[in-house]
Amino acid sequence: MNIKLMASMMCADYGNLEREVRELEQGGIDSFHIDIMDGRFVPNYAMSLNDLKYIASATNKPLDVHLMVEHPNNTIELFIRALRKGDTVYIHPEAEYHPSTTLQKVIDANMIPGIAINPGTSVETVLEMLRIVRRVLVMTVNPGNAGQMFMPYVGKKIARLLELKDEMNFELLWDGACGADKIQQYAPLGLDGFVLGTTLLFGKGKSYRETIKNIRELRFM
Ligand code: S6P
Ligand code: MG
Repeated sequence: MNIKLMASMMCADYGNLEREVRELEQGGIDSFHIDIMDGRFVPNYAMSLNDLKYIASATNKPLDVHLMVEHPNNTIELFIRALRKGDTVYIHPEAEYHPSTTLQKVIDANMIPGIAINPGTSVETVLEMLRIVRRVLVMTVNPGNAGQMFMPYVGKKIARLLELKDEMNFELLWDGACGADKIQQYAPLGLDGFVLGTTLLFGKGKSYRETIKNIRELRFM
């Protein structure tokens, strides 16, 4: 099964970021997930523009930028300038008055437009945007922190998004508390990729290569 595995770089060791990027790349990660926060849309500051620029300079793999900022329309050009064609930018629709304007800037820059859907946000409120985006990041934890618990009620929304994804032509990706059990359960149902953080990839006392190999060899239910 060809699933995308994305490393949540806010969970990486910042004392050794160059080595982290190299070992993840050599271990077979598909892309680097960059969580940008502003301390307003979410009550945290994780990564910022300079972290993104460094990682962009250290790898040729795609970047997957998750903007958890208020009014991304005001600063989206900064991120677009730091990215390459084919990289993905997710915004949170709740964070902007006219999210489709912001998404259009991503499309015009030949990048992949995405939205992130919070646990408490219903599919119905973002339905029209599903026609514009190519990727949907379904949040299975509240945004802002790594290391949280999976929210089981999101399962119903995932089922709804799986029904819509072919008709509306988007990929569905999982963000938050992703364990091997979730990949085993949801990859066969049609999830296209998973963001890997502290639950499965980082701080486990195993090499990234070994963990990623184990995931690729999972038997699906
Ligand atoms: C949360 C962020 C996520 C986390 C990821 C961490 O605001 O968007 O990308 O970094 O969920 O994974 P884990 O396994 O620690 O929950
Ligand atoms: Mg994220």
